[in-house]
Amino acid sequence: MTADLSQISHSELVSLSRQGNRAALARLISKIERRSQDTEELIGALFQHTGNAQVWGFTGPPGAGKSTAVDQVIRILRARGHSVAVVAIDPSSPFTGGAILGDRIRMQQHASDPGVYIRSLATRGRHGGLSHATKEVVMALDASGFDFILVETAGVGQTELDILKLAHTVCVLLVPESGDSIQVMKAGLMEIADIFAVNKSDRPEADKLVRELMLMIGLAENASRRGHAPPVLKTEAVRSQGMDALVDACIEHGAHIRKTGLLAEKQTEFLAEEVFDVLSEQLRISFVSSMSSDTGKQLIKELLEKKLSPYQVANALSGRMA
Ligand SMILES: Nc1nc2c(ncn2[C@@H]2O[C@H](COP(=O)(O)OP(=O)(O)OP(=O)(O)O)[C@@H](O)[C@H]2O)c(=O)[nH]1
Ligand SMILES: [Mg+2]
Repeated sequence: MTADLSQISHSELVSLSRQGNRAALARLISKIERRSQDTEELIGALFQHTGNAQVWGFTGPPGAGKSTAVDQVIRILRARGHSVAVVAIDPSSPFTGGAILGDRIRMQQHASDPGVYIRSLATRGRHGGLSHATKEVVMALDASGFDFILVETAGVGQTELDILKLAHTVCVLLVPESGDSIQVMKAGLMEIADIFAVNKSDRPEADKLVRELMLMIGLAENASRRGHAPPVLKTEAVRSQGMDALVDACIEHGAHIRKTGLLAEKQTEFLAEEVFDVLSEQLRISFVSSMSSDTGKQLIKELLEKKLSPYQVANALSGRMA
């Protein structure tokens, strides 16, 4: 375990991480986060080991109790003998002020447990969605042998919806005071939720929100669910009420998607998306270098002089980049 990690090959790093070496895993993730030249080789070394973990997403409005719930889910899955990795996305977001510290303190009880690994990622994609790096970090955790990977996303816009491109099971946490259920419709949460948890159910109006959600689910017809209407559960994460039922609902959803073939469809979609992300990243890098070349500068000059249209410039560049 004392190997100098800076000296070893990428495949050795992956292999150490798979043996449970957390320093190797941390290094692997940092490299992926940095988008270094090494990423291609690293993903090449770990890809064959992916595809075994169940990925659960936890999303919902800021302060809904996602981290508290994730903390309980870790405890329950550990008690059932599973290993668990957690990725908290974008905890530095202004919407979640101070959450990094909060999460660290709350989840500290798991720090000495070798079956738990927790990582915060301050990465956000170029268009506000989940970044390419985030998806590859999940791949690295999957390849490292974790049974479950829990992803917490701060409930802000696109990141919230993008969890669908990463998680097999999406759990949306709401709180009674988060406003009426119309907000759920507007935010597109109805389409992404496999399970609703009405957290802070110790507060008044929890039952009202549960009723409204059930009504909306009854009205919404979503063929892609294949007979899986999202259950609405009442939870109180701080006192661990309803949390076993939430874990059971996630496990049941996992079994449902395996049985119906939806899991295979999701895996295909996720991988196609990964290839698209790789292509986009390559194109962007290639574009940036083309722009600084003499030809690139000349094309931009002609664009400014209106001798060429943006499409003509794009065509000229893509011809060169192909
Ligand atoms: N009353 C009550 N408070 C809760 C419950 N669950 C969580 N909280 C509290 O709500 C606050 C926010 O909880 P977090 O778990 O940090 O919420 P979060 O959704 O992760 O927040 P962000 O990551 O900042 O979006 C904390 O003070 C929790 O103790 C609950 O069931 N009932
Ligand atoms: Mg949180």
